[in-house]
Amino acid sequence: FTAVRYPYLKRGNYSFLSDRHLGFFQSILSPHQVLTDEFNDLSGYNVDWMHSVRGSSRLVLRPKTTEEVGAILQYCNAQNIAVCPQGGNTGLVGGSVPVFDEVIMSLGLMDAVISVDELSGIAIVQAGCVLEKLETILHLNNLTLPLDLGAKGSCQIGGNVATNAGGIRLLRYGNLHGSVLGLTAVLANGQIMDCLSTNKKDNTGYDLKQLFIGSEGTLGVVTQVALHCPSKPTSVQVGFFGINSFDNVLETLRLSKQNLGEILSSCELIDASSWNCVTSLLKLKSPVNYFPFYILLETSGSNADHDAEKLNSLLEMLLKNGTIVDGTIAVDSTQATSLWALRERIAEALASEGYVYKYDVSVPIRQFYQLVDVMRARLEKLPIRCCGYGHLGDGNLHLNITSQEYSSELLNKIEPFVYDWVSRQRGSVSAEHGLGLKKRDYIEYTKSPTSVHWMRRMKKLFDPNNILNPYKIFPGTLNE
Ligand code: FAD
Ligand code: S2G
Ligand code: ZN
Repeated sequence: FTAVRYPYLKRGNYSFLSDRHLGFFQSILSPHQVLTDEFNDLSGYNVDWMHSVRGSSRLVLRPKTTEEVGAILQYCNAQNIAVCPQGGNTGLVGGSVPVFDEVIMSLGLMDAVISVDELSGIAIVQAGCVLEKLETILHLNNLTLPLDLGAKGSCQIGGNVATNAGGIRLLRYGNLHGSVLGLTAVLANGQIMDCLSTNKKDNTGYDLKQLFIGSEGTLGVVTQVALHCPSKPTSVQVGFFGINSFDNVLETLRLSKQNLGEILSSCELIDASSWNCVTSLLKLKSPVNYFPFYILLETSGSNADHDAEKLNSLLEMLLKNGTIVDGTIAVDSTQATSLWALRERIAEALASEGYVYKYDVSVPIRQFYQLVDVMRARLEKLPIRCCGYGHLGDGNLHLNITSQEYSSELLNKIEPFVYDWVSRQRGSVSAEHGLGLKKRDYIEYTKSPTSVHWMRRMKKLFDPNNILNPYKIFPGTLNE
């Protein structure tokens, strides 16, 4: 696929993997940490979650310590070997797999939870820890994660930091630039940058850890994270409302914020087409019948009676004043989970329909759904589906278009039009998934040329040989 969609990409003048290189890696790592295409099936590492980009790496290295990451990068930097850091490989912009034969550095073996302190809420975790595993351990300490996303069964906290993952709780807990107190990162030359602070406040010089949050593996490999985790809510309520118009969607958001206040933790939009996708393709049951729009609301608080009373009176008010037409509130965690599945499994349902053109954009909240209508009118009968869902409370729309298989005619009708449209709204062409390979040509639709110039200068400073995740984030070659 890579060649198909990115014919202009040329392999950089990196070294090709030799027996000498292999010998070095085998001398510092144990056998199960060195996977070669000669003895192992590396396809799972070379293809992204959406099966839309495929690399041809011949080697996967699986370090277990920060020091091993340092030794590997020091060698690769000296030998001009390109490296693609990989976490759970759930990224959606082609950032987590090689473009050509870059060596894959998989953080999966570095999955320890080093410490959890209930009083301070601080957890120190190795980068390769899967989010769901971390959540389970935090819950045992009356804490919870400050982020949650549909990929939590596979994605790793290091990958979440590298992509500054947003997810369904950002409305309540903010993003990782606030929740990450510190991290350890290994630079391209193998130098270990210890920013593993656990201070909530530290104004001593530049806050360098922030550079690695959202850097998509291009400035350094994150090996440890110090995360500030909120107290585990003792009462979680989930409501699911059927709504007739987008104006009433916005009114529902406004009244929910006003009446639920601090306990509101999620406000997700699902349109009729994405609802139809999960109910028809995955056979999921919906307690509310067909409507143009649905809102999934979640509250997270500390007093079940108080919280339930708040949510129930909101539901009554919304029904009474006609803002919503139908609605239900989960009676137990099983029903709450099945309501969440209607939202969190949309991606999976779309992937089962065919080829997916995914646009994760930030737009002004009043225009949240306009782009879907505009694209539907523009594409007419070309796609199977054009749907919109996402993090309404964050102004983050997931516009998804599907076709039987990849079609350049359809792609050319969508891009760059969709990016122009978002750019004219001064939105972001990538709200939470990052730019990776697939969106690298569109960074200047959101960032000024001066900003991109200084980002390139930073990349050159941190990774002068451009061995870390080359071909990602920026268009063209680095020296442009
Ligand atoms: P990978 O996919 O392995 O890598 C992602 C990027 O980070 C790559 O550029 C890689 O090189 C780099 N990287 C990985 N680990 C490290 C490390 N330790 N150090 C340095 N660089 C590293 N994303 C959201 O933001 N919000 C959502 O709601 C959301 N929902 C999703 C739902 C589904 C079903 C799926 C499949 C994906 C979803 N995603 C979402 C996208 C994806 O899960 C996130 O981007 C996630 O943070 C990626 O984590 P990962 O461990 O899989 O990283
Ligand atoms: C989500 C990821 C999947 C998609 O579900 O919130 O971030 O469909 C997305 O884009
Ligand atoms: Zn999302």
